[in-house]
Amino acid sequence: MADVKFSGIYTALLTPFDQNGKINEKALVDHIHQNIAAGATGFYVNGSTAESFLLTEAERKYIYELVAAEAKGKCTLLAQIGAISTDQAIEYAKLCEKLGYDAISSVAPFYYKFGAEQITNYYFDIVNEVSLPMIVYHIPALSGVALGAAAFEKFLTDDRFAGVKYTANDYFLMEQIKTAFPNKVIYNGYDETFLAGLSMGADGGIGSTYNCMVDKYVKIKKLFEQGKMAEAQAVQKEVNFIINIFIKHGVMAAEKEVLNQKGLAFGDCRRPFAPISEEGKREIAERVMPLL
Ligand code: MN9
Repeated sequence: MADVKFSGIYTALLTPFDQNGKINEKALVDHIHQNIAAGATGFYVNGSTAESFLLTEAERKYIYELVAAEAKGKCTLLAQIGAISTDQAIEYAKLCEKLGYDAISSVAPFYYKFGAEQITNYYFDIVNEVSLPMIVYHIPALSGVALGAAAFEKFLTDDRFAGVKYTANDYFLMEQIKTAFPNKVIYNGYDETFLAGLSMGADGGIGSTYNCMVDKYVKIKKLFEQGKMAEAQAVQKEVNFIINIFIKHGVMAAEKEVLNQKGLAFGDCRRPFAPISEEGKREIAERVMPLL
């Protein structure tokens, strides 16, 4: 399990905004170095957590460049290059190839309810244009696209597909994919069920709450691999106490607030996301910060 390529713990990077709503370069750079020091295997860049679909094209490119400049060679870099348009996704993929990313990943094209064949073509059109391995980003709750066993089989029988970022609660399907393709990397996507994912075959995780507590996920994975299930469950419970508070106040807004309180100036999420409430700030100060 542990020797599957790209396995590990990847932080899905948040995007910090300053008071004028611009990307805060210094906050992102400081955070990247602190997160590597805290145990991250690498980063998932411009994913859902990064508010990717609220960023301009120029901002997205700037983030790919900035993260590569700071972290390339220090950790593994996965670039989420998905877009509704195949051409746009290919443009991001080519940029990331040039910048030295280790792999690309893409959400399925969304909004227009493309059919199975169009979605398959989208992925193959991308891998035909770049030489980086592709990690399929499965997140049906947000994309509205529920890839099934047949789609995964089509992708994973092709050498150019490295694996799946699996953000769904159907752990039977996850296990079926891993059993059919043991050499492909499967990432658990919902942080609150990380340990469940490991037990069903995930090789690691990619998560947004890793921005705040990556060390705890490193610990869960290590305990799981050592067969110390009760201890692993105890850490997962600790994590879930925190995630529950995040969900109450808006997950990304709450994660940014944790980093704000750590002195990293991540600001608020971009509209139409609402800024975190005063009660949210207080609850994070009193109930979350002492646990980190
Ligand atoms: O992909 C993340 N999903 C989203 C991973 O951001 C939509 C997760 O890390 C969740 O934010 C987390 C909290 O529900 O599990």
